[in-house]
Amino acid sequence: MSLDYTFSIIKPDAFNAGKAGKIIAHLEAQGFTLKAARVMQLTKKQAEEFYAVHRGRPFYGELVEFMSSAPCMPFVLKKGSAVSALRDAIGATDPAEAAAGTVRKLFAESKGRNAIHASDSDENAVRESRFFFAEADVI
Ligand code: 3AN
Repeated sequence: MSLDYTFSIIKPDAFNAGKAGKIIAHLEAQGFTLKAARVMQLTKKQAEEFYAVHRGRPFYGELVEFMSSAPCMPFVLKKGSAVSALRDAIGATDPAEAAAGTVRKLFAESKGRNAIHASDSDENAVRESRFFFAEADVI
C-alpha cells in the first residue's frame, strides 16, 4: 500500500517571487493537507547531499547553486497515494511540457527554475522528509 505522506520544496525562484502561499493554496484545493513546513536557506553542502542522486548529471552544479542561492520552503503533505498525487499535481519537469493546471505550468519559469520539488517514490518521501524534519515535527 502506498504512503499517505509525501515531501515537497517550494524552490527559491517561486519562494522569492512570493508564490509560496498561492502554491500551497492550490495544493490544498486539491485535497492535500500541510503536515510540516519550514523556511530556510540551504547550505551548498545540504543541497549537494539532498540531490546526491543527480551527482554527475550535467545540470548538477547548476541545481546545487540554484537550490542554495536563496530561501526555500520544505514541507510535508498528506493525501491518499500522496507521492503519485503530488507528482501529477506538479506536472512535468519542464514547465513548457507541463499539463494545464499543474503547479509548474502555473508558477514555474524554466526546467532549471521549476518552482517545486516533489518526492518521486515512497522511499524517497521518507528519506527526504527526514532530511529536513524530525519525526515529531510532522503532525
Ligand atoms: P523532477 O524534479 O521533475 O523530479 P528530476 O528529478 O529529473 O526532475 O530533476 C531534479 C531537478 O533537477 C529538477 N527539478 C530541475 O530543477 C533540475 N533539472 C532536471 N533536468 C534539468 C535540465 N535538463 N536542466 C536544468 N535543470 C534540470
